[in-house]
Amino acid sequence: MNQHLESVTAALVDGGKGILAADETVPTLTKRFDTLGIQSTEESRRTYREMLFSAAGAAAFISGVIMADETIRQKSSGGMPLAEFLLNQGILPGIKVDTGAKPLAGSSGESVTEGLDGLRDRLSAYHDMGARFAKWRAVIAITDTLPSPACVSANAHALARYAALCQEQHLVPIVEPEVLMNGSHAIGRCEEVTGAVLHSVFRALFEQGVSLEATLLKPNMVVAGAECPHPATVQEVATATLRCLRRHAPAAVPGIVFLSGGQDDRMATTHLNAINRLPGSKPWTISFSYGRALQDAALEAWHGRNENLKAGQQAFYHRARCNAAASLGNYTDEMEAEAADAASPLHRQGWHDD
Ligand code: 5MM
Repeated sequence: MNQHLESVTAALVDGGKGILAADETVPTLTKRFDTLGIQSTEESRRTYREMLFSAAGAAAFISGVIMADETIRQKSSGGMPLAEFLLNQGILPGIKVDTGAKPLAGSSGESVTEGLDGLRDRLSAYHDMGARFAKWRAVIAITDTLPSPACVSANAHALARYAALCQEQHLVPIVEPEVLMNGSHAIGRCEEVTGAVLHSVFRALFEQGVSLEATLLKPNMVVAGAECPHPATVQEVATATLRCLRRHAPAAVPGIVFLSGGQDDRMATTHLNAINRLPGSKPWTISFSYGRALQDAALEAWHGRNENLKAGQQAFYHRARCNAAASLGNYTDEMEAEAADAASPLHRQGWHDD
């Protein structure tokens, strides 16, 4: 069983590929649509997801897609379940299985991610729908006094219980402890908190008997708070992030796939590239599992209009290509300058082929 899970894990971090996080819940995607005046309906969300999933050529850079519950139950315009539609292109279907970050009882504004009740049965059902991996996101905020030990340990425990259940149900768990960028803290504080959170998460994974060889870690990069008066340089971010991971992420984990966390899309690519270019040991494949940093430009280009579907796909293809290059340390500014259309096979095709 573990051998199968390990081969799925390896496929997800196959050299030069990363993961598309398209698992926004309906309220989150609706918020993103609202900012562009796009009407959010079951059909408009389906069309948007199909636009991304069918971008010609993107499968060369995207190994897996994380879907939300609504999406994995939807079909392509040609009538094929979207999980099967992805598999047909060589992209592994994944599913977000947490039910969201909820207020942590007794805390001052911290949260704990819920979703363990009934999870075994939900995982089994998602596996039957074609999912091959899953994702659970914990959210940790930084202030002068937070996170509290109670918040860190409750979230680590839940992540580990989730991961153990996933492996039992033949799904590879992506473990996502996100330390938020919000705040004015310096990069050193982010490194300290991220290190403590990772330490707690890996201890919990050990206690719950989770096989690290069949697990992916989806952490934040170590950055200064978004309101910090002294933003860190690219080299500082890369150095602090790699140092933190070397200290706290066991070598048995095959891959580290970063979240973008609200970084500007080009900055998320630049940071990933800089981390991969640093010298010294990197026992894991280091790649991406971006949501906003892969989708923002595509959403903007599409704007909810059918006539823009191809433009949306080109924008997505371009960011996927740049991030895939960054996962190998091969990203350059020139790649941004190259018009996406020049590189994209979409130029020669319709907006999708079912
Ligand atoms: C895609 O956004 C996911 C969150 O959706 P909900 O808030 O609706 O649950 C999120 O878990 C995402 O997968 C990760 O945070 C990575 O996305 P970013 O945008 O940080 O790269």
